[in-house]
Amino acid sequence: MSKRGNNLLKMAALIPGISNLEAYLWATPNSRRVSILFETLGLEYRVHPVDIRAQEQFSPEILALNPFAKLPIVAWTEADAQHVMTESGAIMLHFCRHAPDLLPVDGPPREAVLVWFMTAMTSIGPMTGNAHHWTSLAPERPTAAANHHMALVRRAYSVLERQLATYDYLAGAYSLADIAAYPWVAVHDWAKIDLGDYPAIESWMIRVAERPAVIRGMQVPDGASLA
Ligand SMILES: N[C@@H](CCC(=O)N[C@@H](CS)C(=O)NCC(=O)O)C(=O)O
Repeated sequence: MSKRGNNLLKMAALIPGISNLEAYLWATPNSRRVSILFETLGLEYRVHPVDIRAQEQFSPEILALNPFAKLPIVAWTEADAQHVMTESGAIMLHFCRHAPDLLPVDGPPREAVLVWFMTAMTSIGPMTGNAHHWTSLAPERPTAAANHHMALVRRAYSVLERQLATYDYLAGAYSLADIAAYPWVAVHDWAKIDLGDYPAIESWMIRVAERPAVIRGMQVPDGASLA
C-alpha cells in the first residue's frame, strides 16, 4: 500500500467498546464519505492509503479484507472480535448508530434522511462515476453512453436543486444524507456539471465545505490524489 500520508488521527473515541479502528481509503468520493463521518463522530482511526490508480486494491492484504477489491474498507476490534465492513453506505449506517443528530431514530426526520441518503447512494454516486467513465476514462467513449449518464446526473441534480432551494440541507437539518452526497457533488465536473446552473446546490456546497469535520475528512488520506 502507498506510504504517502499514512497517518494516525488522534481524537476522542465516541463509540464505546470499539478499538483499533482502521480505514483503508483513497482520494475517492466513497472513501471520503467515511473519513468525513469518522471526523464528524470524533473517532480515533488509523488511515491506510490504498492507491487505486496503482492497483493497490488488488494486493493480498486488501483482497483478504474485501474480495471485491474496492474501497472504503473499515476494520476494528469490538467485544474481543475482529470486525470488517465494506460498502460506504453500510459503513455509514452502522457507525452513526450512536449519532441520532445524523440519523434520527424515528419519525419523518428519519424517513427524510434515509430517502436523501439513498438518493445520494444510488443516483448521485454511481451515476457521476459512470459519467466520469464514459466522458474521461474509457478507452472508447460512445457519445450515447456519456449522454445517457450525464442526463441521469442532471436529473438527480434537478431534484437536489429543488430541495435545497427550500431547505439548508438535504433532509432539512445537516445529516448523514449530506455526508453521503457531498464528496460526490464535489466532483460534479466528472459529469460535466456547471454548478452555476444549480445555485441552491452551489450554496449548499459552500455551507457543507466550511464544516471543520468536512475540511478534515476531504484531506484524507493525506497527500492522496486521483491524478
Ligand atoms: N458501492 C461501493 C463502491 C466502492 C467503489 O467503487 N470504490 C471505488 C473507489 S470510489 C474503488 O475502490 N475502485 C477500485 C476498483 O474498482 O478496482 C461503495 O459505496 O463503497
